Amino acid sequence: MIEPRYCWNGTMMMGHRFCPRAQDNDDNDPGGVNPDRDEGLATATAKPELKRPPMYKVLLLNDDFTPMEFVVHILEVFFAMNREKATQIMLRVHTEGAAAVGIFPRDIAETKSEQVNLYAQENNHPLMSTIEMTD
Ligand code: TYC
Repeated sequence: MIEPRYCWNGTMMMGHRFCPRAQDNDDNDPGGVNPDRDEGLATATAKPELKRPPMYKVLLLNDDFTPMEFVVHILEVFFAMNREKATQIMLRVHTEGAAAVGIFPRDIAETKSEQVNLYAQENNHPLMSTIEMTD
């Protein structure tokens, strides 16, 4: 038995060699998508399945030994802060124990945090950063 073949718009080919084109209109909408006729493509609105991926804070942690000027330098180089902003954030970390210095997608937050930790280690300072998921 020959399987029936269907066109892009769901109509059966019924022995025709060609499917109707979207603009064909020779028998009062045989293949066009007419909302008043029960044919054409289904267009039910589906609920989006994807959630936006979570963002991560990069936190800078205080310690008693890293020079303030070095922390300011870190904030300027890795977080594109000007000197005034970097000084303000450094002082927040110094007085409050920790502060968020940026919010990024997870892979970027991880990379920034690792770069800061490596750079501090290379310069023999105990400065540490970490990341935390935002709520
Ligand atoms: N507490 C350090 C000091 O008094 C300064 C400092 C600030 C260190 C921020 C780390 O993340 C830090 N020299």
